[in-house]
Parts: sequence; structure tokens; C-alpha cells
Amino acid sequence: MRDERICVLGLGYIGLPTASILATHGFKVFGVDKRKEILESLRCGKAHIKEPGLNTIVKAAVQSGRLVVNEKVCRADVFIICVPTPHNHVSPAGQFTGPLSREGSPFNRRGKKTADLSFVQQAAESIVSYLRPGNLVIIESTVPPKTVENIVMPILAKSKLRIPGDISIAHCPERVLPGNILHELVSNDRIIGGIDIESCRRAENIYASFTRGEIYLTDCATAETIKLVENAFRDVNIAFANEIEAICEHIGINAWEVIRLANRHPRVKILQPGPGVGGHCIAVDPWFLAQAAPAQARLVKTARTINDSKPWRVIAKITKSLAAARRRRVPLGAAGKKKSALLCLGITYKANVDDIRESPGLFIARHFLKRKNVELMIADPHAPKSDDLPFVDLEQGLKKADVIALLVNHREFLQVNWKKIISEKGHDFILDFKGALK
Ligand code: SAJ
Repeated sequence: MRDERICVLGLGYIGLPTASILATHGFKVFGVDKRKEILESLRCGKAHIKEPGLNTIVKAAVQSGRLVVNEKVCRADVFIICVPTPHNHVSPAGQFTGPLSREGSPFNRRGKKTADLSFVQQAAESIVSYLRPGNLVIIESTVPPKTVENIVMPILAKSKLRIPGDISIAHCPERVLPGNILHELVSNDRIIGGIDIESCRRAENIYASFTRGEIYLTDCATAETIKLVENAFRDVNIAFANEIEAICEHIGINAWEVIRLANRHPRVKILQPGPGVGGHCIAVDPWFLAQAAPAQARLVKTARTINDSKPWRVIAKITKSLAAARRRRVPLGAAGKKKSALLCLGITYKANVDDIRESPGLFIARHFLKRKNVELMIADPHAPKSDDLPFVDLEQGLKKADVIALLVNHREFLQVNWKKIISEKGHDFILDFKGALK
């Protein structure tokens, strides 16, 4: 058992694995979340998130009595803030539900995307009255540069304690990949940015208890920027892949073949095109860099624009195929059947996860839900089921569909005998936006 008591605020994709791993490494951990329903299931040792290995570690942490979850913050030696930082898109209509633009992005002209720091602010406010000299506060949430200095420190200063001095503060951005969180939590290198060297060292001690990767110490603004740069790097590279796909389509060749063979060059490593970029990280974080340096972040904004507009290209292609399918059916004597049946395969933001945040697949499916001449069907063994979406069984959907759009390469979809289906129904029947069907 270790001496330090740790309070983790936010038991989501990052907070829950972090709290559980700290508890199984001997800390007394208090997990805090406002959502009563998830606390109930956690108390029974059951994770509310699907992630390989997570249930086992949550169960072990709860059953050992070292992870206790509650709605309220309590006194602790260390506070770790793991709450979400979504973007705050102010559209002309005042709402944002997915990629907006058809041709390029109107974000810069008509709207803007900035970080919604309200959860971070609320979390910081909630610990003020519990702070005592010697406490360490760690921010894991992804935030725009200088958030710790300009937003978090002034809130914590309300405690009337000296900062730095009485309280240590560090930013330790999470870097784990959904689908592989528990492995990466332990094996990835970690960046720790402190407001002073004491803060760095104290945070390092906490993470060194379970991290096998290297730990690098720096200042807060640098750590905040590093996290955003990592995700912008990936976004820019996916935008490049998506642009290659558009170029190849224009030329009339297969983009995935071009990329696969180009990647045989020792210094070329192109990522994969897809229906767009989703998730709560890569589709969001680059905007925080653009927010920090709007005139300088030109490539970052262009990449976001390319990736955000990709679902519209997908929608245009599906629409064309549906129209062709309808035309094909008329001479066959099925003119009475007005609707064409579209099967969307996958609505999560990527393969083999249950997360639908910022998902391009969901955005595309919802678009066709509104079309009167389309009968939409969705097959997704991983997505959370909801009554407003027409989920079908995979087999049933495959039989009924006039057009299939492969939007996410879940392992279950790759096991389908596509060769047989294509030989029966023809190549035009399936639109593969993931390059998964060789
Ligand atoms: N995607 C493509 N083509 C690719 C790779 C991904 O279209 O070649 C799409 C995916 O389908 C998905 C999106 O991009 O819609 C993002 O997926 P991802 O697997 O690249 O990344 P995330 O969002 O699941 O996790 C990222 C990771 N960041 C980096 O790899 C730099 C992870 O390490 C971060 O911890 C996480 O963001 C985060 O929380 O910031």
C-alpha cells in the first residue's frame, strides 16, 4: 500500500483506466464522476466502457477496496483531472452535429471551433475547498496551450494557498490509443509539464509507479502543445491520405494500391484514407492549436478542412450508387419499389471500439436516415444501440441491401465472404470506403 491518496476526477475513457491502474499499484484511489448510473455499475466492479482488459482491472481495483467511486470530491494528496474537453463549435445555426461543409469548410468564414473548457473549469473549482498545503494537482485532459497558467492556476489560487509553493501543478497529457488503452497506459513514454521542478518530480513519482516507458519533464505550455501537435501530426497525415484518394479517383486508379506500394519506399509511410476522421481527439485537438495561433496554423486548418469535408464526398458517392441501383431495378419490373435499401456497415468512429463521438460513419448514416427514397439499415456489432437508428442483423442487411457502404472495418465485417457476395451481386453493390476488401 502506498501513502498517497489520489482523487481522479472524471471516470471516462482515460480516468477510469488510470484510476484502476493506480489502485492496482497500491494507491488509495477515489474516483469521482457526476453520472450516477456509471457509479452504480462501477461499484459492482463493471466498467461502462468497452475496452480490452478494462473490466478485469476495474473489478480487481474495486474488490480490493482501493478504488472507491463517488459523486463528490474528497480530500486527497493528489488530484488528477481527466474530464473531457470537447470543441465548442459556434455555427450560424448555433449547433454542430458533425462535419459541416460540402466543399471545403465554412468554419473560418461563418463559425469557429474552440475548446470548451467548462468541464476542466468545473473540476478545478470542485477541488478548491479540499486543497491543502502539499497537494499535487495533475491535469490529464487535453487543453489549449497555456490553459494551466491562464485558467487552472487562477481557479486553484482561490484556495489562498501559494502557487507554486504550497501546491504543485502539472500537465500530464494522456497518449493512449482507444482499443489498446491498458497496454499503452503502461508502455508509452509520458510527457510531464510542471509549473516548477517540484511539480514535475512529484508527478513523475506518481506515473513512474506504473509506467514502463520513459518519462520526460518539461514546462506546462510545452506539454500542452506537445499533445496537440501529436494529434495534429496524425490529422495532417490522414488528410494527405484522403487527398491521395481523391487524386487517384480522379485519375481512375486504386488509392489503396498506390499507398501500399508507395509505402514500400524506406522513408515513406502514408496513412490510410477513410470516410473521415472521428473520435474525441484527432477530430478536435488540432482546432486547439488553430485557436492558439490562427495565422500560423495554416496546414493544420487545411488538414481539418479536408478531413471534415470527406464525409460529404462519401455521401455524394453513396447517393450516386443508390440512384444507379434504382435505375437498374426499374427495367427488371420492380418500378413499384421506390426506395433503395442502403446498408451502412459501421457507425463507430473507428474499428472494434464502441465509441461514436465525432464519428463520420454515424454522420453519413444519419444523413440517409432523412432521405425519403432511401431505406437505411445499419449493422454495427460494437456501436451502442439506440432506438432512433435502424439497426439490423448483418446477414439480414446483406440480403436486403441494394447498396452497401463499408464505413468502418470492424473485424466481423472482414470475416464476411465478400468474394461470394460480389460474384452474386456485382462490384457496384459495395462501396468500400476503408479499402478493406482486397
Ligand atoms: N484514421 C484514418 N486513417 C488512418 C488512421 C486513422 O482515417 O490511417 C481515422 C480513424 O478511422 C478515426 C480517426 O482517424 O476515425 C482517429 O483514429 P486513430 O486511431 O488515429 O486515433 P484515436 O483518435 O483513436 O487516438 C488518438 C491517438 N493519437 C495519435 O496516434 C497521435 C492516441 O494516441 C491519443 O491518445 C488519442 O488520439 C487522444 O486521446 O488524443
